[in-house]
Amino acid sequence: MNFSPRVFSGIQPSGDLHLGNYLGAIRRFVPLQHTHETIYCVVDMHAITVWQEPDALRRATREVAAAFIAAGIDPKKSIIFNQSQVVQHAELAWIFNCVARIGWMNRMTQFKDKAGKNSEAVSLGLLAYPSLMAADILLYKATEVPVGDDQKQHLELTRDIAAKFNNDYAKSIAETGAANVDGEFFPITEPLIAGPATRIMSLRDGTKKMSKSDPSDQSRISLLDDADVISKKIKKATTDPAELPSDVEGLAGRPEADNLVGIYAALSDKTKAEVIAEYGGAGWGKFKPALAELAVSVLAPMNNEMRRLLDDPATIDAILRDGGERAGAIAEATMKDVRNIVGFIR
Ligand code: AQP
Repeated sequence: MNFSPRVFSGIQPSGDLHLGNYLGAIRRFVPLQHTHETIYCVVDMHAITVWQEPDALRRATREVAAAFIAAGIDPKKSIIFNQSQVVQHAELAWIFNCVARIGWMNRMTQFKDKAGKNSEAVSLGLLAYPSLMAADILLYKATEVPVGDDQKQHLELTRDIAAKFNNDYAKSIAETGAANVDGEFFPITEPLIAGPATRIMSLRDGTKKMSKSDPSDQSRISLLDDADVISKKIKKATTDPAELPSDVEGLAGRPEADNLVGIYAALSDKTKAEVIAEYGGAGWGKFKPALAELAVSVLAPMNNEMRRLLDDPATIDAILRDGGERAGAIAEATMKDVRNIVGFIR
């Protein structure tokens, strides 16, 4: 392997960003910019796999960009852009549609969850979503992708697509001289899924993922919620009646308690064991106010900064455009080789 370390990750502008997106993804993007080349994308082309009102899509795209910056991602250090500005994403996704197999797509649990019983009526894009995601990552030959646990299966598919492309086109890759020392053109990307908050659960039901598309606003903490709303949502969160256990093992079989302790741990950069060492035996009357105070102390400054940035959409758009140009240069270099490898004449 001789691919230079590069991180890519994306967030869909498909609704209100929530605490799960922040703890599972955005917060973890920030330190990586000090150790890696980092590319963070607002994946607007993914968002339209389900219907988006055009004005709402524009607003949500700027919101995700504002959240990146407010969380501490420096647009000079990292590349921040929206996917549709770099047309090569769609171009590579088409090639990957021809590399990937329909059976692979049909096995994706996110497709099954989102399509439900209605799989004949959802968009073709929703089925092909993981192929576009593979293109997002491999266009930049990203070696690592920080994501929440729900994206693990899609990352495995990205690895399968990269391996099949490397294998199907091995002869052409060798002839065009674009291979690494192992004869690979695309890296076999590693997912970065770690920490106490890889899957934040709904505040109403500890067995369901916190999600933008949950119809209950009470199920999630939105990154644009103010301090009062954050506090109320945490205090009203569904829990069992028992006090917190005296060790981490005691959280097993208690999804709501496990979730709230995980949120506390992630927000305070501690392990669940450290949180339990402090709060073991405490009742909800003590733990929930402590969690609410912590959540507000972390999220309120970010919320203020997001609002400030959103007051100036022209500046956000300029940052996205600049990021799009920098990303586009890398993407075009990859696509020049890909077109050649596949046999397209230019
Ligand atoms: N509940 C979660 N806990 C931890 N990480 C999460 N992520 C999403 N939900 C949680 C991570 O956030 C990143 C961006 O996700 P996305 O917006 O691209 O897509 P998603 O996973 O489909 O997000 P949502 O919020 O659940 O949206 P809907 O409701 O539209 O499906 C990813 O890294 C994801 O792992």
